[in-house]
Amino acid sequence: MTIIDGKKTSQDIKDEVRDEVAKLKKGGVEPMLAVILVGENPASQVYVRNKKRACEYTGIRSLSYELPENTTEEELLKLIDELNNRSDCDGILVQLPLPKHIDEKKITNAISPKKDVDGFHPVNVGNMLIGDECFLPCTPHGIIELLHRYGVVLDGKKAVVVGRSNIVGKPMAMLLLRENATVTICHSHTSDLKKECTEADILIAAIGKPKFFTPEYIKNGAAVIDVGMDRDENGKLCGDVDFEAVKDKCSFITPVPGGVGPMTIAMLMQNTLISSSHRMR
Ligand code: BQF
Repeated sequence: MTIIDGKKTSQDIKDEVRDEVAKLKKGGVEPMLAVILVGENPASQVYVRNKKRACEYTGIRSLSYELPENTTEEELLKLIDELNNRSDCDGILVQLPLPKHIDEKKITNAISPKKDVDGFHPVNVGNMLIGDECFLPCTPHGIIELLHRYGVVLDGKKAVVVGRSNIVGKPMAMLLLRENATVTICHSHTSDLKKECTEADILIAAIGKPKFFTPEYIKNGAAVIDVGMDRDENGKLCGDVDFEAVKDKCSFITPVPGGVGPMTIAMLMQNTLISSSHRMR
């Protein structure tokens, strides 16, 4: 059993990005990411802090906007329009979720696909689907990167993705398909979830239920990837997988924290770097 070290791998990727950023700077390009947070959701504040820290580490300039909860949709759209038109801005990140009075879809669609380093714009989603060049969504891309770097074979294997969100489940399934896995997407209406999961060579857990996946869900020797960011009965951060109970059945497993989470941040840095490298062309 190998515990996949997302913290270490994300560090390696951030080091690679940092070296490339340094080269770009010598050529007169200073990569920059705009980070926009609306309101005071404590989890979002942590995520935004992680992103700004990673920018600092990699040498990417971060332009930070911390806007009040009562910011209007119009105000936010105006800011995005300004950033779309700034040639020194390579990426625009709007931290989700947004306050309820703001339409997330409208905001996502307003970001220029060329600066959509989260990969959420329909143009990037469509290009991902057909396998064209695009910004890949950070969490699923980070998972593929982890699987590659740990030598987990995907070609011809059965991958089961549990969860069908636009941010994780759906794009995850698409990227696994691209790796020639045979992909099943399970969700709340799946009739026999246990049966599907126990057939999985690669299991992606993304349902948001603390320690839901117990050994009865796991095939012997499976690679188990935990995307959950949940709280257990004591309020402690945990994943969708009951790590201690499941780990000895797995060939590979990601912990929470220190698994998928740090990779999300590293891939955001990589996307921002790629965006800035397009400035020169
Ligand atoms: C770690 C996120 C749900 C909804 C919106 C490192 C992060 C998390 C964990 C992080 C996440 C989750 C982010 C760890 C960003 C990942 O050490 O285990 C980093 O900052 N994430 C987000 O921006 O929005 C979310 C999860």
